[in-house]
Amino acid sequence: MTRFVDPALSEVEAKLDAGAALSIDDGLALYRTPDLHGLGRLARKRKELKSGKKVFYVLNRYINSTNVCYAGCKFCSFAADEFKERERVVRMTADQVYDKAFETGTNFNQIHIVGGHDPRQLSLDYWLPLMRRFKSAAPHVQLSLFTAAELDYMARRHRLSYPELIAKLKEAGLDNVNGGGAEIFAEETRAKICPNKVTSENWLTIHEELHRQGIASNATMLYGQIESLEDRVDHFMRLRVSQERSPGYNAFIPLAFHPDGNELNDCGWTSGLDDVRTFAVARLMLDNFDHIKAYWMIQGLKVCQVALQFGADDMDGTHGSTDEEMIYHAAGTRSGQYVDDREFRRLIEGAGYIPVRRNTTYDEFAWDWAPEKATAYA
Ligand code: V47
Repeated sequence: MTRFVDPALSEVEAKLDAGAALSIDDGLALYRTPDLHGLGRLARKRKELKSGKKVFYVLNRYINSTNVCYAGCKFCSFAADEFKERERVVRMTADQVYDKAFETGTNFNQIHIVGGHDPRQLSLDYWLPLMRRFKSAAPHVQLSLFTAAELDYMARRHRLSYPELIAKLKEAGLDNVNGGGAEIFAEETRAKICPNKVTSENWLTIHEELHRQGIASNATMLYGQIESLEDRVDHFMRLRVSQERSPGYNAFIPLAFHPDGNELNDCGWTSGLDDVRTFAVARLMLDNFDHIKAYWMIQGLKVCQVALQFGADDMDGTHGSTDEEMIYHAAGTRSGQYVDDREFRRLIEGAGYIPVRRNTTYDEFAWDWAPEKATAYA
């Protein structure tokens, strides 16, 4: 047993040691504890029970293939109106996406692509051939594509059930679905920030069906906007139950709200303390998730390094040196576009951990691994 200033932390530790699920009240007590260092120690201990001294990163490419979007989410600065904001529209052809992915070579293990609800691009005619092309050119590259919001849009547009849509995407090589679109599940808050997006229930149904068909996924939570602490804890509870019902989530990623250029601008930026607290509470509430990701693009490299002492065990991907992430850059991030993997290793070692290169599904690779045959342009 660890010694804590706040008895609530000892109670949580006893429950976790006994394999008991934490309650809403436990989650609120963790968020409100005055013993931030104790919270960090507890989260770190639970992290080390899962992944020991390892902290993961991936060499990847990141592409936003279209910013045309009809969802109208209040927190979004990325979406462009294809008629009123023509100069801002980015709508890549399938060839452009393919070329962009390989323009700096083939030594990466993941392509991460998300985009808007774009009627011209979000269709199976566009994606299935492109996915097959990726898989035959570079079988070592895992496809981490879409969010459940995009899958819901595609299912409705093609009049397919979720299982039917997912079976087609699986057959074309989908390895993982990104965790976005979850926002905040609490319906009253969700109705205010993203009324036209996939419902919370359908978000969970889609991820559970992905898992049943053998496709991995991630989960996120958008925090620091108008949600309450109760909403955050409710979000964790729904994810934990979903993982029990249909296991397959690899990582949870807390997404700190970015206020520039969107309708929720008054909410301002999250604080570093709220960020690290959220990593720690996530680690403890989501005891059945293997990984908590501190994504440098979102909280920034320095906070993400500190997050490694608060239960996080993953820093996500390098992105490519020519990538142009738009969701967070439109909303004010100052994180830059690319991190050299040497920088990841330095930060992880500096935090007292062992850097481990991975792919999307957490197979491990030597830091200097390279694909034997680069076939993308052969
Ligand atoms: O769902 C949009 C978020 C998400 C803002 O799976 C914003 O590894 C903060 O899917 N401030 C999409 N967040 C991104 C996504 C993602 C991100 C990181 C890791 C993974 C993963 C997936 O971006 C959206 C929304 O929650 N977002 N605007 C904003 N202003």
